[in-house]
Amino acid sequence: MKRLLSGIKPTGELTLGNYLGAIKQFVDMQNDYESFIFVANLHAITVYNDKEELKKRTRDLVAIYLASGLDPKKTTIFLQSENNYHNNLGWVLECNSYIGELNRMTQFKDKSKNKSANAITCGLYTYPTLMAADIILYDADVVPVGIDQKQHVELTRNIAERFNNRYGETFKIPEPFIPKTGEKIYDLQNPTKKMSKTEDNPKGCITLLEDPDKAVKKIMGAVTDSDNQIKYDLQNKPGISNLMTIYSALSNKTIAEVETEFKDSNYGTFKKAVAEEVKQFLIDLQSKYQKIIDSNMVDTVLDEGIKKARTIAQAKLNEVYEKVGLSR
Ligand code: ATP
Ligand code: LTN
Repeated sequence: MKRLLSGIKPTGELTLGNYLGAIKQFVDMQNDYESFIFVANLHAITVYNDKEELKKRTRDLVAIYLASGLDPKKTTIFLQSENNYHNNLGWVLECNSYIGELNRMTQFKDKSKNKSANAITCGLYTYPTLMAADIILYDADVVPVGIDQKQHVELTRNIAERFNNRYGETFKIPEPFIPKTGEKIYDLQNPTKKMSKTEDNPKGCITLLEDPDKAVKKIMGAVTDSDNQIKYDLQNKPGISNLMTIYSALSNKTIAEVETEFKDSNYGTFKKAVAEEVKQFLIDLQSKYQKIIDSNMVDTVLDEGIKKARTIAQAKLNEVYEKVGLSR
């Protein structure tokens, strides 16, 4: 069975974008792959986080993984910070990557734009090398991510190939897996921008644990064009296309089916249907989340997961240290 690996940072509130772009794929794919899904908490501290908040978000993320349908029998779920081999390999890879390639990472450019050099951490700059370690430590074949992370997976491939050439065949070369529907969910108020959990845009962003009735209001108030035609056209009709993506992904209907379903409807009717779909999704997810967070399931799952993750990672790190000359 091929291996799948991915992770999410426990920063900000998880959004519908995180769910449709990432978590939903993890759930849909877990039957076909040996899956490893982790909480990327080492990546979270590339920016400052309050300690208690970070701990809470970490638990919440695991509970949301489980509430969304990740099955610990099929998917190994673990905390990155509990597996030191990620840091160990991260350093080796940092020493096998170049400032030139990190300078080309568009996420870093975006996130550091308009900030002084004294406000950008070195961790934010080098985090793609730690991400590469996360992936190749497990010989992952596929890495499901939203489109904004594709460049980092491509960097991972380059670093792994370079290592293999320099030190001998060691790592599998992973493939990014980008969902067909939901690769990028846009902000409801500014539909050319990614829906993001760390931007300050509450009206444009639906978070997974928010009041479902508030989410309904946000959908009803989403920015659209004014031609009242429910047609998918991301260039000219980004707002309505974004709502179509959300509806299509949540109802498991194709965009063509959505177009047919609403061909005689106006925007008001369509928005109501989207809002209802989102509301039902949130109600269902949140009731499962609540049961999980009130139980000891999060700890049980993480305790099991880390054992398996460490065993695999340790073997790979030993091989790397041997090849690089770091063993006795
Ligand atoms: P930030 O918003 O701070 O940049 P992020 O949400 O992109 O953070 P993560 O939480 O680590 O960062 O992202 C987890 C996964 O969710 C990644 O695979 C990312 O591509 C995906 N993702 C995030 N936002 C969206 C979105 N709006 N649409 C589709 N996928 C998304
Ligand atoms: N960098 C990603 C989160 C992340 C990840 C990974 C995703 C860290 N390590 C390994 C896939 C595989 C992000 O910021 N969204």
